[in-house]
Amino acid sequence: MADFKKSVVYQIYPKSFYDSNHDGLGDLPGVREKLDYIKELGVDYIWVTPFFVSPQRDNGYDVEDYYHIDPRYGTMEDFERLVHEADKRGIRVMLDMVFNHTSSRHEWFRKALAGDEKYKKYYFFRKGKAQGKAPTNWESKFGGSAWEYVPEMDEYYLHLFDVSQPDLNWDNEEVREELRKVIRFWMEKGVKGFRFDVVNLISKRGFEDDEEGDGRGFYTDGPNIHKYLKELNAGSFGKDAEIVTVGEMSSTSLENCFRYAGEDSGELSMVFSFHHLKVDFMGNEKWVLVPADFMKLKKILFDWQEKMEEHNAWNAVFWCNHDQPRVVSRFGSEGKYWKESAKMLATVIHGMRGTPYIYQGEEIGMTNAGFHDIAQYRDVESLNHFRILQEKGLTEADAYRILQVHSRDNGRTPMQWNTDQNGGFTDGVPWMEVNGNYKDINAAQQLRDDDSIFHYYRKLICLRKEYDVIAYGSFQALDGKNPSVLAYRREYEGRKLVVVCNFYGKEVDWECPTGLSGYRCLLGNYQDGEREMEDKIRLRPYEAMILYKEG
Ligand code: TEU
Repeated sequence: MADFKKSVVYQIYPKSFYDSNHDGLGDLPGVREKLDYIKELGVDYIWVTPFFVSPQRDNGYDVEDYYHIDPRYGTMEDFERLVHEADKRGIRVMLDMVFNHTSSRHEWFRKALAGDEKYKKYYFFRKGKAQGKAPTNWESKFGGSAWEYVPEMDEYYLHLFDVSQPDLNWDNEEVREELRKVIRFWMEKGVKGFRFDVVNLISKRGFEDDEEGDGRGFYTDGPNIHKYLKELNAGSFGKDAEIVTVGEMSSTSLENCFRYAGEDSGELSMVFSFHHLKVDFMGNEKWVLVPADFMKLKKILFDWQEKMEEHNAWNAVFWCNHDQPRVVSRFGSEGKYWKESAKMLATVIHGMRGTPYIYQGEEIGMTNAGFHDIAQYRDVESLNHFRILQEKGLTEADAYRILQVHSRDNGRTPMQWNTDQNGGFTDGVPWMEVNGNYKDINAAQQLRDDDSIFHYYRKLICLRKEYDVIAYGSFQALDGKNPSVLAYRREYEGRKLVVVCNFYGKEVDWECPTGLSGYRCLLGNYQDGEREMEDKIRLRPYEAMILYKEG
């Protein structure tokens, strides 16, 4: 059995990772060239986001062919070499399976559009409600209606994401078998992990107008979802106990996640949930400026920690991915306490019960893009919403302010390797601009500096390997009502761990409700020697500590 509880995953967005052939786009040989860097960090898995043949409307989350590699990223031989070279370093490869939808250029969809009845049943085609009216009022996650009209057919097809991403009909057994086949194909190539994109949206509840919301109630955690996941498991990855799986669960509930990631439920190893990353939204509305609500953040994190444990289910724990702004800009500070706050945020995640995920660049404290011109943006979601916000009456300046905070492109600027041109990402013209701060924030500098954010992440990963209490311990929230400190306690076979983090740039006194006598500090983000632990401690700005006691 793969011990995913002791593992850490590093997420690679290949397009922005490292360009080996000067075309301005990162690629698979580029990932291979950087394996020693990843090995130095100490992670167990690399999750590589989609590099299959795709028109790239959504950077590869629009798959045209699940069995072939997009030439922009390399060849099958490059992929096999990557798996082999990673394996030599004790790193396993996790692939990203986008099974809720395909690209509209996928052969299945083209056949459907050509009128082939078999393939029409692979998707959701429906008649309009009335002349010129879509079958339901559901909204696409990227803006506008979730239905697209096809005049030649006088029918609409469903796309929860971009119009070029038609939803697959999982109620059709043939579709389910096609997708199991895809997994088996990649298992043969030595793939040892799978991340399933928005996989809790695959079972639709029926097609009616949503009187209350944007439609998500009709397709989120739908009626057959657990059955379909069990079936996928049994018919593909479940045959290999070494394989680790993670489902991306959009707007999900704890109750469903107990089952998705329950130890004995035969579905997935773990889940990504996103409620903690909506604390700077207004409800579900992302395209607004609202200060992050710390109390809410804490409550959500603690609830998921406690309840998932109660039900013997497993979380993926994370702040960042390719859809999220950079965490140091979001919940930390880009200013004087940039380094301290980045390390503090890392501590919160890496001390928790769950498998930590690190997104490329997070380990060096990369910040938001700071783009101020729409020509710098690439993401379809940002481009759409920039227009929609202005249609709603916001000024261009206000629309920019919102994009600068929430755009997914904030997390997608190229990896900052060194002080060379384009941060060493490419010597061609980068597909997206590199963040202007690469001379100050880059991997080369941080590898040399023992006190860097990179080395702090490396130490956190070492601790998880060394101390079973981090991987297997129980979780208990501490001082839940404290308005500036996030603290919790872990316990395993008599060993205790207290993680305490000051979330703000001001000093604060903190008293540990369960006492701290006998504890020693395993790791902290301020450089000072042994510090005597008393029950009451003064935390410096953004200070974080991992305290440990045996017996
Ligand atoms: O993301 C799903 C998803 O729900 C987010 O894109 C989210 O809706 C968005 O950020 C809302 O603001 C997955 C992938 O991670 C993402 O990159 C894809 O674009 C999406 O699915 C479609 O495949």
